[in-house]
Amino acid sequence: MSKAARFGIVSAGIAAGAALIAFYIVSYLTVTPPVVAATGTAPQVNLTLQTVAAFGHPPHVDWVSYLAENAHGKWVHSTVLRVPANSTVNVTIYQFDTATGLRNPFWGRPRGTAGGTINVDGKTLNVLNPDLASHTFAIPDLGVSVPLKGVADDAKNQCSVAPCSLSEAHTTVKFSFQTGKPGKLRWQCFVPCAAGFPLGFGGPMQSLGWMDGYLEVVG
Ligand SMILES: [Cu+2]
Repeated sequence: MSKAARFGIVSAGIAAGAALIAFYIVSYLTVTPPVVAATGTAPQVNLTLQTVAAFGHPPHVDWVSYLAENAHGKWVHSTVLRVPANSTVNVTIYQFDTATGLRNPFWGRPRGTAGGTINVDGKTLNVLNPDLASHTFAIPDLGVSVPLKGVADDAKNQCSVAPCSLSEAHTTVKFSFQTGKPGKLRWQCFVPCAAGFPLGFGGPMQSLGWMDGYLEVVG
């Protein structure tokens, strides 16, 4: 192969790599999921979420994800949540995914919730067996961390396309936490739930709108 041909191939490779990086950065900066506001009035509001094993739609049919319910009862593919400052947020999470398990059993204990507890399918718990966790809902800045119990692997009628309906296999997790001053906080899942990615932490686990989100605390 001539020097010119080799140079051409290498240049094309570098250009393709640069284009991919540019695409990644531009989509990271421009793709912003819609804001879903909590319902009710401060200082008592409600937030309803669901987790799904597979979104079931483009652009990532098989990615695990959170969804949020808006004031009209419609499920929105978003993790950008708006809540009032200095309020109690009553959270309900319908969990449709099966368990992955926690790498660190520390996360099996709910933290930062009212009473230090969570309610799972009607039962109040102060710890969840780490092997049963499917996802976590954590807001590090508020010290909130909640493990979400997964659906049994052999459960009948499992959901495969979002939004899932309550007639499909799920667990229901309820808890409350307190917001403080206004600010934009990060929240995320800490379970390595991204199947098919290195260590389970790529793809949806590092993407806004899937397993990462913002909590917009407004005054
Ligand atoms: Cu997760």
